Amino acid sequence: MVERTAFRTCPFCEATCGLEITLRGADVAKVRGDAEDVFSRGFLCPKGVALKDLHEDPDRLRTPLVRDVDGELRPASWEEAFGVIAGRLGPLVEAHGGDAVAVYIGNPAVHGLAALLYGRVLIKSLGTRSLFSASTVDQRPKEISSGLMFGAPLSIPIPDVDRTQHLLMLGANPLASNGSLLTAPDMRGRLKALRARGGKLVVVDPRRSRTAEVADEHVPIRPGTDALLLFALVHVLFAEGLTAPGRLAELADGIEAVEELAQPFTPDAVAPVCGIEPETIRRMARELAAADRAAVYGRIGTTTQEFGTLASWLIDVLNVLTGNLDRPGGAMFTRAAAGQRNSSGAPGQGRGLRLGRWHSRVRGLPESLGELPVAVLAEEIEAPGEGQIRALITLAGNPTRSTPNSGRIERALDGLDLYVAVDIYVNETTRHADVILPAPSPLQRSHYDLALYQLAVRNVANFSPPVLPPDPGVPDEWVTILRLAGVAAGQGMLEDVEPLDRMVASELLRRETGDPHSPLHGRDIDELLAEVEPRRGPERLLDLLLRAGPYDLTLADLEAAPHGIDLGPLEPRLPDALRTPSGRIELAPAPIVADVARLRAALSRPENGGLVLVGRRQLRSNNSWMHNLELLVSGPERCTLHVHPDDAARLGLEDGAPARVENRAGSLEAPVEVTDAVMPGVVSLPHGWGHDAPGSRLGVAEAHAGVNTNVLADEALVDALSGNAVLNGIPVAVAPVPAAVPA
Ligand SMILES: Nc1nc2c(c(=O)[nH]1)N[C@H]1C(S)=C(S)[C@@H](COP(=O)(O)OP(=O)(O)OC[C@H]3O[C@@H](n4cnc5c(=O)[nH]c(N)nc54)[C@H](O)[C@@H]3O)O[C@H]1N2
Ligand SMILES: Nc1nc2c(c(=O)[nH]1)N[C@H]1C(S)=C(S)[C@@H](COP(=O)(O)OP(=O)(O)OC[C@H]3O[C@@H](n4cnc5c(=O)[nH]c(N)nc54)[C@H](O)[C@@H]3O)O[C@H]1N2
Ligand code: SF4
Ligand SMILES: [Mo]
Repeated sequence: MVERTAFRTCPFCEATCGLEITLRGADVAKVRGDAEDVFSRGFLCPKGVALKDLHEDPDRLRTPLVRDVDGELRPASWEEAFGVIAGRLGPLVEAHGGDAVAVYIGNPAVHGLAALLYGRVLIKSLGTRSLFSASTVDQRPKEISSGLMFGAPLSIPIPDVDRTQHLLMLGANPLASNGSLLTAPDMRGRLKALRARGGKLVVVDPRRSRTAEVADEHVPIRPGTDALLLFALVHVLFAEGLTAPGRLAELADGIEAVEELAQPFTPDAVAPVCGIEPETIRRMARELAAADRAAVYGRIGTTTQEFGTLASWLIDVLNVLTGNLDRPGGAMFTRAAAGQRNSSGAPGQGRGLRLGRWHSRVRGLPESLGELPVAVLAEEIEAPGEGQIRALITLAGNPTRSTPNSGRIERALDGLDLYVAVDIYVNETTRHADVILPAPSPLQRSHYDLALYQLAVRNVANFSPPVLPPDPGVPDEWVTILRLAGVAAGQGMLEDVEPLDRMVASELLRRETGDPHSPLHGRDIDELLAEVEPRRGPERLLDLLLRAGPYDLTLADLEAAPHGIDLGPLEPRLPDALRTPSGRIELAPAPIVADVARLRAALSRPENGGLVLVGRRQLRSNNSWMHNLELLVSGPERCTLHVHPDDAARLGLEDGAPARVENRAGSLEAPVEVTDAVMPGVVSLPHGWGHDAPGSRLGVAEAHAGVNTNVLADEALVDALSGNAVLNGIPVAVAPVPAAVPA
């Protein structure tokens, strides 16, 4: 059979590696790294290779499932599936209002065009404020600090890894995660190059992670205390006259306020809480200040914790005070080819970020970016009364494994009147659904990383057309989302989504043609639509977004460049990239300043001798959903509890033997792995496991079930400002499981 080669960006993590896919007819023969990809240059990880396995996975859904009268999920036609939804959703909204329908959008939604471009249409049709996403178990604190400081939530400074001479990294392990809020394929190679040119890598992490192992210095820290450490670094910069903001002083408001706020956070005051010597903290500050070009970068370990927003803010305060923000080798703003908020509209000024425009009904947690924290989802389903959530739509989400107190979420799901999942598996969450609508294989969809290219370490753009044609009768994911929107709007199942899709495209163009700063300003909408004929769906929208973007590109340009287009290294973008109402960098935004008192209180917290739990990512996992691929789960069991030898000895825990881990939220049993990679007082479990739930259809994953760490994450513990769940630094008790007494 004839072989052909196709090129496609890997959709699984944030690194956006180029893949070279060899096909024989409709069969995938091989997946390799695309050596000519302008960004990844052949790099890939085992998950990229597993694209073939995902494509072929017999458990991956190819047809809708509908729950029948016996309570079984059985195959159904698309008409039937949408019929069931239409028959139940309409009356429900009629009786209880739009807010009774919640939407939860999961992580894979960010790695595809369908939900990014059409999710909003669905939400608008539902007219619901009950919107949740994986972002509030992830990066919401960083989005809030960036939104307040720079005016847009995705205006996140990216460490210029390829040119920096000093990288201070906190709570990130890119050698396992391949980078996050830092799109940079081959971080191992990039960090190696940093050290080879005489630069220094410092990793702050309670664990000696794979990244800490290759660093010049590993600074173990007590979980949840990064904001204290960072404030102490700020304190030292001021106390020793080491601040050097340079031209940023002209652009920023609030430098004096920050100095004032940092007063109590002396190295001596934070040291016992962080578990780091005061002299180490002083040296870290001095080295950061002395470096030619330095960047401070934090990830999951700094956001999914009690002081996530403060830590996220302080990271960029340090980037400003050292003069490293917005300069090569520092922390810079990417200039994406399409869809970037901080390069549309008037340069240098904008509406900024508003928080808490509404609050959750039961606990009163604030809205941010139009969403409520997912930590309140269970209680909002359970608590009766006006505004109670009675129906749920999940778009590429697995909240019963990924969100806090997932035991409670599981129970809550059974109380829903209607649950519709757009998903590719019957897994721990979707097994509760009344209807599951599958998305096609990634190989049957086009791809462009609209979100991730806004966070990349170089300016790049790469579009992949579908590698294989769709299966007959199976709609693309964007069509399914638009049809759901049609049903929500009471129009029944749309046979033809084009009128609605055209409306979406026209809406986009109305904004662009009306914006005096857009390259499309003043153009005729119909004429522009005609120019992108015969494109439809995400490809039409992407083509329009590229035309409205800063590089004068069209989709045809990207189609002509299957290995991507390199748009160059990051360049200084301030003050133009700012979208704050003041047109300045807000170094001391009011909501953040108000939260500092909470951190001050943590200074005098009594030393807690108990154990705390943190997570860890593993190269061959992707949150909760790639464990059904043999290639990624083979080998020794990975879902183990890491325990320091001192703690193991003290608690009587043995390597390989099971331990019970428990706290207020729940309890589980996991095999112990004794290792000095974790610091004393800290235990670690990876998340995304626990695949033995009855009713899920994951043949391979069930045989490598592991345990679900999020039964231990307490939904009551959130970062106050963002409502983001605390998933790291969770107090737990650990004890050996007594051996069963033989009968
Ligand atoms: N304890 C702990 N918990 C964590 C974390 C942690 O570090 N520790 N990390 C958090 C983070 S950062 C995140 S992002 C969240 C993730 O939270 P979620 O997004 O809720 O969980 P995922 O495991 O990514 O599940 C993705 C779902 O999408 C489905 N899916 C995969 N591909 C597609 C597709 O193309 N289309 C559709 N429609 N569905 C698809 C999968 O089958 C699965 O059901 O987890 C969070 N939870
Ligand atoms: N292989 C793989 N890659 C992935 C994913 C995956 O599941 N598997 N998930 C993707 C997603 S959704 C995301 S958001 C990214 C996340 O990307 P990263 O943030 O790089 O992911 P982690 O490997 O979880 O790294 C977090 C580190 O924080 C440490 N940590 C825990 N608590 C604290 C603390 O209080 N302070 C400090 N300083 N450190 C702490 C942990 O020990 C861990 O080493 O990865 C993405 N890439
Ligand atoms: S590093 Fe990420 S993008 Fe690259 S091959 Fe692996 S999963 Fe795919
Ligand atoms: Mo994430």
